[in-house]
Amino acid sequence: MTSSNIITIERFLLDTQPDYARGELTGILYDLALAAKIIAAQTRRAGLLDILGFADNINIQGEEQRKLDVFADDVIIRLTQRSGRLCAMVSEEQEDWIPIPSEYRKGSYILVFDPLDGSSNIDTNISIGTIFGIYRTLDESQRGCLQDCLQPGRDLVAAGYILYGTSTMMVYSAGQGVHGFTLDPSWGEFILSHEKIRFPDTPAYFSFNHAITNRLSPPLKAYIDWLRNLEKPLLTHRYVGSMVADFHRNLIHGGVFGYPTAPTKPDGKIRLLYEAAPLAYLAEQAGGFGTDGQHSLLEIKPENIHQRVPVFIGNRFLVEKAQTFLASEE
Ligand code: FBP
Repeated sequence: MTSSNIITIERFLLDTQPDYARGELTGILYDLALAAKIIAAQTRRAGLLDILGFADNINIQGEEQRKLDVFADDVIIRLTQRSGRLCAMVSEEQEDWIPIPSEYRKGSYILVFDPLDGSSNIDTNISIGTIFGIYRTLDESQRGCLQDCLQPGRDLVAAGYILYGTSTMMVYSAGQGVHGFTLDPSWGEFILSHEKIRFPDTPAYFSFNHAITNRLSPPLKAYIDWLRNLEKPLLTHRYVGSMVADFHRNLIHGGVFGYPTAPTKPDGKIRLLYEAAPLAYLAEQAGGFGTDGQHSLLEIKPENIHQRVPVFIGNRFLVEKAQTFLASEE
């Protein structure tokens, strides 16, 4: 055991919640930790269970849903909707925003999430993740509405991800830095393993899908060439194809992840509300930054719940350089 103290995520959440808190936000984060354990138990045994492959259904993104996408989505919705802490949800796998059924008490918060990020890697045992963001309702007297779900990332009160990798980790921020917890499968507990995570000043990686870089605009190609030819620091290229895993590596060792616009993806691929904004929130809490190439990802107010945006996220100076190259396009 590396950490001298054994601090469970429950203990940490209770110890760090502000004095005025009613415990609702703490409760949502704890529910997500439980959902993570349930999903991790499936991912770890995926090859042995009938949980790999497609679910014979096309989701709102036009993508074939995978069985594990549907499982994870179902676990998160069924586990959190009856808590009395939420008034609305948004999931990558659901076409519309999700109201809280009238038989359940409503709460003050909105949960937005990508139940399984990196779906294309599920069947090949490569790290995948869950991404989430939490907002406060715009009107406590109402039972939640679409407008509650279309808030800019700047208004997030907490965000995080779960990484189903060599170990299962939950990394989150509620505005007081970024903290990581590793699941001890033998105890069934998330234990504090990475407190106050910050991007290291000297980055080590850049992460882009090189299959599309030849089709990018000249300023974008110039930016990626700049990254490739940087000497101080000398960067290495790594790309898993699961944004959570690429983001996590770059958070720990420093770097930049990008999914820009491309001829086949004029708005990019990554979804603003439940993928880009939560990770940009974490990036800023860890001393980094996230942009669509022009604006901070946290300043963009979503027009619809499944809106896509170009993404550059990681060490601030590497990300701001993307803005400089793209400004030359104007
Ligand atoms: P999903 O949430 O549908 O998995 O999509 C997002 C994603 O898988 C990211 O995790 C990843 O960075 C990107 O798409 C990979 O896209 P590509 O295969 O085009 O490089």
